[in-house]
Amino acid sequence: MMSITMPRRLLPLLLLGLACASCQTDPKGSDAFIGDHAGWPNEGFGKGVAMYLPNRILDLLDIVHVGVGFGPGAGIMLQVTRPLRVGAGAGIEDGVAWFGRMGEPFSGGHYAMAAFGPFDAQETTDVVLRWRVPFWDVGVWAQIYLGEAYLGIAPDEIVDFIVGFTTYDMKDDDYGRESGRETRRMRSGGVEDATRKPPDE
Ligand SMILES: [Ca+2]
Repeated sequence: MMSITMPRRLLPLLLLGLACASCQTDPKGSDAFIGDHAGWPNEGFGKGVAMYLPNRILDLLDIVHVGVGFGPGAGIMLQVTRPLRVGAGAGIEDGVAWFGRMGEPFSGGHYAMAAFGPFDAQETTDVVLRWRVPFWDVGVWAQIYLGEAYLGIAPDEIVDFIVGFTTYDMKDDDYGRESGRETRRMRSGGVEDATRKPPDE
């Protein structure tokens, strides 16, 4: 089995590595409708102007979430935000997804799960990771026969994108802000954000 599944895991890892070289997962930030350090640009007019368009594009790319995977199994989950979700499934899968810049992109291994609202049960025997659909997502996941897919839309990222035109960074993910998560990541090589989390995280 390993000789079959390993190449499938390497391909999504390679693709995501190329597409998302600076990404670092942040489940707490991904789930928060308003980021811990939401705010206005504070690093000067010039940088704000230079980063205005790139930040709007990145905010736009965070809105639609998609995933695809391979492996035998069966399951379905519908979600209209995490408190309003229902689903169950079991199988083997190796998948890669885009849940925005803060979302965990990889999944892989054997699994069995059931979810109802905020409650879920997961049984895993060989799991590397399971996709963690962001809290506010409205989406559907299904695994049928030898494939799986997820498609969703993030209301919090829509608001962040719209509000972002005023330069207010609601999700705390803009580049060019002293308190922006993305700027902290770039400067710290991806470790500073963890040091800013409260001890209970
Ligand atoms: Ca933003």
